[in-house]
Order: sequence, then C-alpha cells, then structure tokens
Amino acid sequence: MPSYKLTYFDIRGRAEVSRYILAVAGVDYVDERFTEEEWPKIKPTVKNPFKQLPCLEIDGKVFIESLAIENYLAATFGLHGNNNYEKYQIDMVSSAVTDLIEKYMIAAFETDEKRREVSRNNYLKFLPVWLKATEAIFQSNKFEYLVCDRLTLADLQFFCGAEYLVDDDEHVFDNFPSLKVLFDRVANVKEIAEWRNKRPKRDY
Ligand SMILES: N[C@@H](CCC(=O)N[C@@H](CS)C(=O)NCC(=O)O)C(=O)O
Repeated sequence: MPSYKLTYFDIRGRAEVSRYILAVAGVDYVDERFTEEEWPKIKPTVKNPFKQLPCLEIDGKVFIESLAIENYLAATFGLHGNNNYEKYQIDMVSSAVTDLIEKYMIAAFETDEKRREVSRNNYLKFLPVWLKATEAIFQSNKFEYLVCDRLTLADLQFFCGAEYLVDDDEHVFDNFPSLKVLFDRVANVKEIAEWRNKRPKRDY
C-alpha cells in the first residue's frame, strides 16, 4: 500500500471529502493539520506550487486542487460511477455543492455586518433552488444513492456540504424528506460514522 499524507488546515473545509474517501477506502494516512497561526511560516515551504492547501502526497508525489484530488482518489478507490453518464452526474453534483458551500462560507466569514447580510441572503436565495434540484436528481435516478446503486463521490460531496446546512439549520430537510433519507443513509455507512466519531470536532 502506498503511503498517503493529506495536508490541510485544522478544519473540515476543502479536505473533508478526501478524508471521507480515505475513510471509506480504509486507507491509513497522515492527517497533517496546520493552524492559521502556523500558516505564514509554513506557506513558503508547502509542496503545492500555488502555495495553498489541501495538498496530498502519495509516496511523495504531490497532488493539488481539492476537486482534482477527490476525483483522483474516487477513481483509485472505485467511487466513480459505472459509466460516463454517472461520472458526469458526479461532476455536476460536485460543482453544484461547491457553488452552494462557497456562498455559505462567504456569508459565514464576512466580518462586515451589512455585507454579511447581503451574502447570507444570497445563500438563502440559492439554498431552496439547490435543495429542489438535488432532490430532483436523486428522485429521477431512483437509486438508493444519489447517482447510482452504490456510494459514490457524489454522495460524499452531498453529505459533506449538507453537514454545514444541517449545522446551520436542523430543519433544512423538512420539505425535502428524500434528501434527509439520503443524508442519514450516508451517515450510517460504517466507515463514515466511525470517522465522524473520531475526527476532531470543528465548526467548518
Ligand atoms: N482551488 C483550490 C483552493 C485552495 C484554497 O483556497 N485553499 C485555502 C484554504 S481553503 C488556502 O490555502 N488558503 C491560504 C492561502 O491561500 O494562503 C482548491 O480547491 O484546492
């Protein structure tokens, strides 16, 4: 088994989907985490040429860009779909989750009260559209999981994003019960449940 080291900040953020994939695949890896205070010193030394995180090393080979890393890991550990169409759907779900969570984070980290309100409204306007669209994808596929008959990267993307939504509003799925079923189904995957239990508890 190659050696894996995933380097990121001490949060879920852009590394958590990769951590979920590694958990589901049963891969032992170094979960290297830096604090914000340590970052200015570390930044010039990181192996990512863009000087950002996350950064994954596999036997010393450097992988960067969170979505590309997730795709690489999903392909390596059989979490892509069964065909090109399912792979397209996984990519589509990943992009849509990224869009939503970016809006959520912009609002969450805005320090100016007025701008925060504008950003928060922008997020709240998109949220029901996103929920409806995601539910429609799930229902039209008629599988137990989002895009096919087994857990894929799409479910992990959905779940990882949805964790923020549920933290923010425990009633977020009240009008979207099938998404609640999907959320709970992913939460109950043994390796996911184990990782959530043992991982450092972080807000983001
Ligand atoms: N497109 C990149 C964005 C990476 C990124 O923005 N990383 C942030 C943390 S989430 C970072 O390294 N910030 C510190 C810095 O840029 O100095 C990815 O998805 O990996």
